[in-house]
Amino acid sequence: MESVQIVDVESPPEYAESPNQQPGAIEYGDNKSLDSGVENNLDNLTEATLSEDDDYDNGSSDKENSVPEPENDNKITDALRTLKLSGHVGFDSLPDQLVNKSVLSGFIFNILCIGETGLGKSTLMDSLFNTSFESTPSPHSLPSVKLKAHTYELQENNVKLKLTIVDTVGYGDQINKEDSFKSIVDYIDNQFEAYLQEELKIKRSLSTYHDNRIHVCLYFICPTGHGLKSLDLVCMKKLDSKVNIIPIIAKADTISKSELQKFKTNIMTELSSNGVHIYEFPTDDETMSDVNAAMNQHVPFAVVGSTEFVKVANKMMRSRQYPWGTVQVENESHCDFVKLREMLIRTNMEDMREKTHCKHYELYRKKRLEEMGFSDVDSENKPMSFQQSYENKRSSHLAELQKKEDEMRQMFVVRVKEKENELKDSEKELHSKFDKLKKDHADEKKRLEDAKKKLEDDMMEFTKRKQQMTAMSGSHTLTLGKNKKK
Ligand SMILES: Nc1nc2c(ncn2[C@@H]2O[C@H](COP(=O)(O)OP(=O)(O)OP(=O)(O)O)[C@@H](O)[C@H]2O)c(=O)[nH]1
Ligand SMILES: [Mg+2]
Repeated sequence: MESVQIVDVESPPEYAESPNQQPGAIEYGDNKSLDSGVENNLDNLTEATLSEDDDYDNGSSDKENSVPEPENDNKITDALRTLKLSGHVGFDSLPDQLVNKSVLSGFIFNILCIGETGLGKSTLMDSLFNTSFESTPSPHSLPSVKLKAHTYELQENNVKLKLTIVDTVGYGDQINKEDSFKSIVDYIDNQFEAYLQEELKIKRSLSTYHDNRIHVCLYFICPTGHGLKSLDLVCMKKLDSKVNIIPIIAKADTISKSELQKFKTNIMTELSSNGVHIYEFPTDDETMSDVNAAMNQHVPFAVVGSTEFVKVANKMMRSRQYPWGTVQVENESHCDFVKLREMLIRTNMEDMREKTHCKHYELYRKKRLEEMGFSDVDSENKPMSFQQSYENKRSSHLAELQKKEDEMRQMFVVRVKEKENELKDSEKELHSKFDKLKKDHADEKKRLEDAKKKLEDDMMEFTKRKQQMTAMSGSHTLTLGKNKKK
């Protein structure tokens, strides 16, 4: 790496286009400049395409060259004609155009490091990119796993790379490790979701969008020498359909050579018996198939990282010094660091980017769109366009709404009837109460009137008696007076 420029960006910014980039400006390689004969050649090509009688491909049969007669005007034939150009046209510069365009816009690569606290994640990242990302050690006391992303801008020659390193802070530190993988799964899904939302926008800007989808997950295995922990298996199983996993044995200098081979075999057996699919370096490209196939046999890579340099044969080498000797990080007989760097950065970076987009993101996108109710086929398994799918979804949604509305209306009518009956009952009750009160009142009134009449009668009787008494006492007094005079 010649020059490394690091810009630490805590939260990834919008990915700006290169200031030098001009729309449509394409640099052609020296040997691929457009020559003056292009116009003539284009004319030739047009003629060649139009004229059916000429034999343009001597090596191909008549059947290949002949254009089948269309059965009717609406039917498009699948037949392809292979034509030979009679001169240089220029489209052989397409690969160069592609390279130039990619170099101008820069590359993005996102690494997720999963591993227990203090397992050497940050040291390995420094060693891999031969720089210092200046990370801080994590505490062991976090109640849950947190993911922290840091974005750096690196430049090597004229190639710019936006590298995001995502760290799992506090992984494996909790007593209950059941949910340790959950925040990691959520993080990966959130990046897919953000990309999907950008893709679904009417006015989308994918060319300038800062893609945060994880391209590779380096899973740091504890160098126990035995096998995988259950947390390792559970986490990798949850992630294997979402991200390219490369398992690595951390701090491999702590295991002896013979133990290491057995440890690697144990790990691979455990992974396959639990159905965990890890990333395999592609063997379909002939130029790389041998190397990649050989490297697949070395997984999980046993790596050593270091930030210290020791002078070995007049050269400063990344090493770890011990009382009994020195472990050189880049020495292939000491560890697999060089193999990992070769596979991860120099050979298969683009394949991982592509697999992330074409395999893992595609799976997520399919699942999400199906959840939203979209499908490529109808109920009879016949192909269906996006618009048809949307219209079907819309009509089923409207039908569902209508059904809900009807149900609510019916429920409303039933409730109104219930309330009406309730009101009628309480009205009846009130009426009967009123009647009873009225009757009670009438009875009371009658009773009082009777009492009053009786009282009046008694009063009359009393008055009459009183008068009688008064009259009687008057005549008695008169009789007494007459007797005195005598
Ligand atoms: N023996 C040995 N020690 C290592 C190796 N890599 C890192 N270390 C040491 O392990 C300790 C932790 O290293 P870090 O790189 O900070 O580990 P980490 O996983 O980033 O730690 P956290 O971010 O705190 O979780 C440091 O003292 C490193 O020097 C290695 O390959 N072998
Ligand atoms: Mg760290």
